[in-house]
Amino acid sequence: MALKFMTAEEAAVLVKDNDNIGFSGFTAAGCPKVVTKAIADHARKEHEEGRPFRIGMFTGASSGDRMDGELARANAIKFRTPYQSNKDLRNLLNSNGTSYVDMHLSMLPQYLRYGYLGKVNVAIVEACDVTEEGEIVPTSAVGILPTICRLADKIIVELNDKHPKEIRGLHDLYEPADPPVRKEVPIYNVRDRIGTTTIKVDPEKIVAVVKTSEPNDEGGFAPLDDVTRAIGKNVADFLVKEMREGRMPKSFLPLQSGVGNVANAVLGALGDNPDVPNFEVYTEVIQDSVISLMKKGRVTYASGCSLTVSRDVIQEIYANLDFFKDKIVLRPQEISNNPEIVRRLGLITINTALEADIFGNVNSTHVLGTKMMNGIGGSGDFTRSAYLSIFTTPSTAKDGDISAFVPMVSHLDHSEHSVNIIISEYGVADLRGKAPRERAEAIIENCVHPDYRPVLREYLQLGVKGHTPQCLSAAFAFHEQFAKTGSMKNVKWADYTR
Ligand code: 0RQ
Repeated sequence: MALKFMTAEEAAVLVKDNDNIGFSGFTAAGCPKVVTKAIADHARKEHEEGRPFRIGMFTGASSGDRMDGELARANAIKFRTPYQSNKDLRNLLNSNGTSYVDMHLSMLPQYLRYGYLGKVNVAIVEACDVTEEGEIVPTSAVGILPTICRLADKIIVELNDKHPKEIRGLHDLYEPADPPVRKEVPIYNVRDRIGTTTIKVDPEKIVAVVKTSEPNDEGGFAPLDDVTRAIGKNVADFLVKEMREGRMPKSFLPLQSGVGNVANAVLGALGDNPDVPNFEVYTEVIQDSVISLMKKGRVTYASGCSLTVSRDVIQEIYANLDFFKDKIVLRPQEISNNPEIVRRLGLITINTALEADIFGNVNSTHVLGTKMMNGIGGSGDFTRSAYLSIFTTPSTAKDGDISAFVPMVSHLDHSEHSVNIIISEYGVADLRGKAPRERAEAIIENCVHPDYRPVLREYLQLGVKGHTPQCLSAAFAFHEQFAKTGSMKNVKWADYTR
């Protein structure tokens, strides 16, 4: 059946008000770019003419500005899940301009199959190749592509020639069967391949193919500073000690690390440490640092859901496919982030906290308890099943006016039960096998900024004499002080009654 080539504008009008759309990609990698912009323009036009136009959005994770940014600015989003990191969308959802459901990334495909989130009317997917027989080859990320292509009534393909057809073979696409007939996901090693390299759909469902040549958005990392460098070094030194003391195999274990500057610094420090053996990565986002360590032979294999790399690096990978193709696999997020595999492979997981409390509970999502930052992303998928679950954070934010360590987290994403280790630029708090009071002492003495140590020590004395020495009337004193004065400093416990 002949492919229906058309412009982005022609494809955009195939999307109707109130449709639920599934998008390919994960971070800015692999997301559609031109049809999304055209849908936003179409929405603006409809709004000008007094007609409603808003869509529901299912994505892999965050996306590019040409997707989340454009659609948020056009006020065209009625519902969004599972993760975002776009400034305009963040503002929209924090002002209740759209409904946002923050969820574990690995669970979205099965929630769609179970019917928990409504119908997928249209799938819009970026591909480097599509055939008349209905074969689709994804680009630099997978996300939820296999599931939405199967579930959607209509598929719009953005055929992007910035990604060469020769990357066919990079992907390993697999969807588990649903309960009660689900079996194990048969990945026993980071490198195992269990699925297909392309997705096959009914060609009748492909209602449009839009050619484009748009590169992924540029990510870009802030240069390392003293704080991120110190956190990276603390993580690397800690893992070497774990190996030396026999709590980790001498061959090391596969690593998952979150996205962002700290994650990049940690990987850099591990690569530079001669006591860390060459290692494999089983993660969701493959960043620049993984590729640079791969070139040095330090990372021997990377399994992920996306190549979230800078434009130069993606071109380098594509120009040297002979070198990279047998060292990288891109999987759907249901598999890259699958807790069953995380537990089986014994991953070391490294994710970032916005704030943590002195008892080891972590808030990764809500600034001061109310404003959504990004979302939980894959951090829960990995943390809850990890061999060793590490959280990193700078000890303070906003020039020292916010302490990352507080008496009680203002929002809970990862409870004390799934947090093994907390690391700041000051040091490492090892929470394994420690009771609440002992955890608090480890965090205060090793991770908290010196300015906040005395007041948190005093807080421990203030607490009720229970198992966990919280003082409920004072548990949010740091947050209240910030709201009143713009700084968490100078909390006086005498102002709080028991
Ligand atoms: O704000 O940019 O205005 O200065 O939060 O903080 O220190 O730059 O750290 O960029 O690594 O982000 C948790 C948000 C950290 C991220 C989070 C302010 C701070 C700054 C960012 P400014 P940093 P990062 C992989 C796995 C959850 C999902 C996850 C995240 C801004 O890592 O979204 O792990 N993680 N997914 O000033 C108020 C505090 C603060 C604070 C920092 N306590 N209170 N503001 N900030 N601490 C991703 C995927 O799944 C795809």
